Amino acid sequence: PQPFNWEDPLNAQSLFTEEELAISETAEAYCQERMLPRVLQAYRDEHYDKKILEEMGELGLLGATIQGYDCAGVSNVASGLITKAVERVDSGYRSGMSVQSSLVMGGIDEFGTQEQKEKFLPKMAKGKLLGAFGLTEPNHGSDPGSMEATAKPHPTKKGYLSLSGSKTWITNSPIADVLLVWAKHHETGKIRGFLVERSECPPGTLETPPIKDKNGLRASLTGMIHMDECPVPEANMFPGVEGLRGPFTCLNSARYGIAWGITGALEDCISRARSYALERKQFKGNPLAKYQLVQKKLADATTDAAFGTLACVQVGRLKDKGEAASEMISMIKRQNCDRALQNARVLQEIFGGNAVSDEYGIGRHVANLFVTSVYEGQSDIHSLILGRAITGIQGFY
Ligand code: TGC
Ligand code: FAD
Repeated sequence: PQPFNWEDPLNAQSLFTEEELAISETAEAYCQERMLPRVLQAYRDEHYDKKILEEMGELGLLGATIQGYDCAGVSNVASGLITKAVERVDSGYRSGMSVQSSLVMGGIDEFGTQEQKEKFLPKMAKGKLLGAFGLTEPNHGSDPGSMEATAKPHPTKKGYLSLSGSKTWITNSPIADVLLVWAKHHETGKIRGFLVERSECPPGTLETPPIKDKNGLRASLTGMIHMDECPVPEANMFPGVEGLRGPFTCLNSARYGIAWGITGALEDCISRARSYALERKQFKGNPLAKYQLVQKKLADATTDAAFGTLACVQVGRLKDKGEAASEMISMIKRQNCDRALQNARVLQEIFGGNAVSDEYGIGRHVANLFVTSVYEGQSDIHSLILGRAITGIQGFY
């Protein structure tokens, strides 16, 4: 029999192609060598270095599953491995990338006109244009179908729509160049997608104030979007898609990415807790790792990380074949986020008082993982999506 490898207990590596392994190695090397040294200070300062997206763009890591437009066109499993490498360092860095790659580039690729694709995708792939995705509003989070933002004919500019309303908790919004905003069209009352270009908005029509002093995800920028009769050319509206299918199609890819990503964050928690448990001695000079209660914590977390990874590979392969139901994505997003948060909280106990110092990194992951279980559909919302699919009865209202 093969020896057991605690870092890859179920030998997920054996399921990857050579190309996927090479992409994973490139991403892991970049993240460990270039991102990791910056994260502690970035987290303390609540700072997001936008150069990170440019560096990722140079390596072909942005919008990686998109074919053409200077994107790499890799498999969904390869893209999952990139996400995992980034989130092994920090969920906030993965967040910045998810919004750019899955939510905005993915939306343009899926629903944009040829002109929109040619205008935005190559620059976004290089990290030269930054994206944000505005769905959540102050009064409508889990229930975005009730949004209040509207798109009406512009009172003075011909060929333009006028967007009004507010979005909140929007990743990247304070620095984004292009904001994919979802709003209800005046004629139909149906939700439509609009590409709002910051450089084209007259003063006072678009404001994107940051949301400061967050408890988690501090290495990612979050803000609001306020639009006051913001003029947007009709040509910047997505044609052909209306209703929640638009934003939720983008969310399918981003939720899939989160399910992968958090396995990276959990593996980093395991690795840190294991090292600490082997070094720290209590009672008769024994390392903490000798104690059965500590071993159980490591066994539980390692099992969940390994199972979570295999589930992601399966859904990724189905996604490549166009056979992944959105409920499968809800299932892995909910399960992996909940298990990662629960395990990270338990592993944090191994550090005793040192868990409170940010130098040990574990508290940062715990705070971040809470956020991952909330955004892109809080876990209970995914329970309801699954419950509806299982029973045929919707339990939302
Ligand atoms: P419902 O009746 O279920 O569906 C309305 C229409 O949408 C379609 N649809 C989907 N299409 C594609 N993929 C999916 N996953 C879809 N889910 C639904 C559906 O077929 C229907 O289409 P049509 O053509 O018949 O109109 O809608 P509902 O209003 O009952 O929805 C309920 C619920 C709970 C499923 C939904 O609202 C939900 O998922 N809420 C969670 C909200 C959420 O996920 N927000 C995310 C905001 S973005 C974000 O958090 C980014 S964080 C990024 C980062 O930093 O990483
Ligand atoms: P609410 O909808 O008010 O829900 C509060 C609680 O009530 C949750 O636990 C929920 O599960 C529960 N609940 C609600 N309805 C029901 C029900 N019917 N049955 C049972 N329980 C229910 N949004 C974007 O559009 N773009 C972004 O880039 C983005 N980035 C984010 C970054 C951060 C750091 C954070 C924290 C959020 C971000 N979000 C973003 C918003 C995120 O998607 C929402 O916070 C999330 O969807 C939950 O909405 P809410 O906060 O309004 O909570």
